[in-house]
This record gives sequence, C-alpha cells and structure tokens, in this order.
Amino acid sequence: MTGRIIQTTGSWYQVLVDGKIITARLKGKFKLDRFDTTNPIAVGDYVSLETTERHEYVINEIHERNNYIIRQSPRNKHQRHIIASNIDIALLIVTISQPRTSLGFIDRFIAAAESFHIPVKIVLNKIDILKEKEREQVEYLQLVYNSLGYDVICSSTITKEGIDTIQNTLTNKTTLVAGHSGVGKSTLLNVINPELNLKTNKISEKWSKGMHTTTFATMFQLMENTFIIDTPGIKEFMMLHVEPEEVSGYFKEIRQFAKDCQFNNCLHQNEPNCAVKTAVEALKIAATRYENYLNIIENIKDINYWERK
Ligand SMILES: Nc1nc2c(ncn2[C@@H]2O[C@H](COP(=O)(O)OP(=O)(O)OP(=O)(O)O)[C@@H](O)[C@H]2O)c(=O)[nH]1
Ligand SMILES: [Mg+2]
Ligand SMILES: [Zn+2]
Repeated sequence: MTGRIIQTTGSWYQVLVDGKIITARLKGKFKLDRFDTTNPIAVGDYVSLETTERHEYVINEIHERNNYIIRQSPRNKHQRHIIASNIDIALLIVTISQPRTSLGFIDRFIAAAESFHIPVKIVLNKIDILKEKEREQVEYLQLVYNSLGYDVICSSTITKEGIDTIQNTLTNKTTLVAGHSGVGKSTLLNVINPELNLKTNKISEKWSKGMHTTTFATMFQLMENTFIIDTPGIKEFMMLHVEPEEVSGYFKEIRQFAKDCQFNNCLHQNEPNCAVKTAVEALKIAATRYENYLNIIENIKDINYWERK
C-alpha cells in the first residue's frame, strides 16, 4: 500500500493511507546511507508500506520527490535536514499593516522558493483595514509581482474578498502556507474550512527561546485532496545556503537580463557593462527588487566570510 507522511516524531511516522492516519516506522534494513541528510523521510513524502506479522505498519520505500525544502542542520553544517516535500505551491500571506511585511522579506521568500523549484503566489490580506495612502502600496505590489508571474490575490477574512480565489488556488494541491505571525494565516484557513478550528491571534510559543534547534513541519488536510503544510521553520527556509553567483538565478527578471552582461560571472553590483544595472536604470527591473537582490548577496558574503574565518 502507499501513503503520505503527515508528521514525523522521532522514529515514528504518521502516515495518511486511504483517508486514515496510521502510525508506522521504518523498515529495519532501510538504507539510510543513500541520503546525506539527518532525516530519511520528511512531511509530504509518498511512501510504500507493508504490514508485519504483528500487524504493525512498516515503511519500506520512499517515492521520488518532486521537490523539497531543505536546511542545514543547526548542529553540523555539513548535514542537511529536509523540512517538507512534494509542494505544489507556496502561498505567501502578507499584510501592509498590522503587521507590516517588508518587500525585502517577500523577495527573500520568493528567491528561496525559486531555489527549491516551488511556484509562489502572494496573498495580500487585511485589505479591509487599508487607508487611502496605503492603496498605492497595493498597486505597487500588483504591478511588480503580477508582471513577474507571481499572482497577487487581495483578500479579507472580514469582507470575504478574494476567499474564493484562494480556495480555488489551494484545491487539489499541497500548499505551503507562510508569512509573518499575525498576518491571518489561521483565520484564512478557518474561513475556507470552519471545521479546522485553528487557533488564531495567539502568540505562538514556537518562537520562544529554545525551539530553534528543531524545525518540524506538519501537514493537514484542508479539503479532500487538498493539503496544507505548516512549517514554523520559515526563517530557516529563507536562509539561502547558496553562493552569491547563484542568487541572480532566483530573480526571474535579473536572470533574464544577466545574459547580456559583459562578464559571465557578473554579480551586477559595480561591474562595467552590466545589463542588469542598465535595465534597472531604464525601469525595466523594479528598483526594490534589485536592492533586495543586492542585500541578499551582501548577506551571503557576510555569512561566508565568518564561516571561513
Ligand atoms: N482586519 C482584519 N483582520 C484580520 C484579517 N484576517 C485575520 N485578521 C486578524 O488578525 C489577527 C491574527 O490572525 P491569525 O490568523 O491568528 O494570524 P496567523 O498568521 O495565523 O499568526 P500565527 O499563527 O502567529 O503565525 C487575528 O486577530 C485575526 O482576527 C482580515 O482580513 N482583516
Ligand atoms: Mg496561526
Ligand atoms: Zn551584470
């Protein structure tokens, strides 16, 4: 039989099989050395199972992953930890106020998702509380991100604007739902499926001290064939363990113009005849996207500098 991992706790796995949750463990002879990761199996994995004579469920095979999000182990940077797999879409929930989501955060998240080959849509929630001058920021977000192919869905759990669109986006998919605390992730999911009864407006203890060593993701069913992956480790998700030269590959529009730079290792900072800089000056690339790209490069250089010391 086959199933899907919805939660992992130590050596036990919760697996969804034909709509029922069962508990399983790994087959004794499961080859761990095939993986350079700390965990052989992650939330979202499809697996094959068998039953033992004692009627226990045992996982004997993992099916190939479409994609996965991974981070370095906090204890050993040469080891990697898979957070979740087989994600169809990442839904980034943002708000312009209460709380404010920065464009830097949005671009970092998108770059990380691009690096994991996960398509992104942006939900701009709490649209009901916006003041007149904040509307301009809505237009800016729509202008910049829609044109890059990252849909911006305006929503409100109060007026119910955009809820149908979000529901259609989620249906029959596995969606990673992300965003700062307080943007309304749980409220939105409760509106779509009131039976969920997720806790809202509660300062989550996940962020309190002592929890940064473990990153666990959970998956739950929102509707039939529709899954939500919730990962408290979203901060780690955004840590791009990549080299500076790789970052432009994760900014669609920069990647496109970079082909015309004079140097093929151009970082688009201050190099001569840089087609990306020219495109920024000609307003073909949004200045905010370019700035956030440069910030990521600088961050990575800082991290690499301290790690090599
Ligand atoms: N005005 C307004 N308030 C909203 C909207 N959606 C959610 N809220 C409120 O925002 C607060 C936070 O909502 P939550 O759903 O708990 O936020 P969350 O993103 O799940 O937060 P964490 O679980 O901490 O990550 C609650 O008081 C909600 O009632 C909206 O569309 N408009
Ligand atoms: Mg919540
Ligand atoms: Zn360049």
